Amino acid sequence: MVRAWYMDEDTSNPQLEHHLDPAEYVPIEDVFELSGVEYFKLNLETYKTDGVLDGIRKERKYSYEDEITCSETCIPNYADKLKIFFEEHLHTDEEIRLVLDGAGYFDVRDKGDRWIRIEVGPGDMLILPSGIFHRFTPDKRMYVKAKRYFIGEPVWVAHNRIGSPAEGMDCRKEYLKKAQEGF
Ligand code: KMT
Ligand code: NI
Repeated sequence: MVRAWYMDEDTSNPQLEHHLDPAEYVPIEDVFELSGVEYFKLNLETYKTDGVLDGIRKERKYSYEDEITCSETCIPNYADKLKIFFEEHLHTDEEIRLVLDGAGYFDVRDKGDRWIRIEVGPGDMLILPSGIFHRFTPDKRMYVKAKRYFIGEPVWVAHNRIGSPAEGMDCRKEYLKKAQEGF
């Protein structure tokens, strides 16, 4: 089962679990109303033909697809890239990831601005809404392979919370409005 929990504010060793003391788990069913993040479990043995992924892609008009492997051998200057992934940021579009192999943590800010850590492994698919502050790290094994989806031409630009005008962007304002009204 996918696990999620409220995490501490310690940014050292991101690959550790960073539970509160005592641990405070968040049922995955509650993550959507707390943050707008959607979760799907896919069967990796059948996902290419069983219609579940195709249904999501068609309904949400995902026209672009590629694959990313996060590992020392696949990404030049891996340590630097991991620092970029782990900077708190937002995007003007959804961030859609289906994990195929390995494992990692998507940290997402809930509507009260608390970090929820979502642990993802093979078959876990997350859709982060536009305008949500988040970050990513592989777990301590330092390896994750994932599919990425997008509507139209992908825009991977990350707007960091610190040192950029991210807070004032339209997508952020829209996200906050949805959070207030209820996702
Ligand atoms: C991202 O945007 O943070 C990534 O693509 C990280 C790897 S995908 C699990
Ligand atoms: Ni991102």
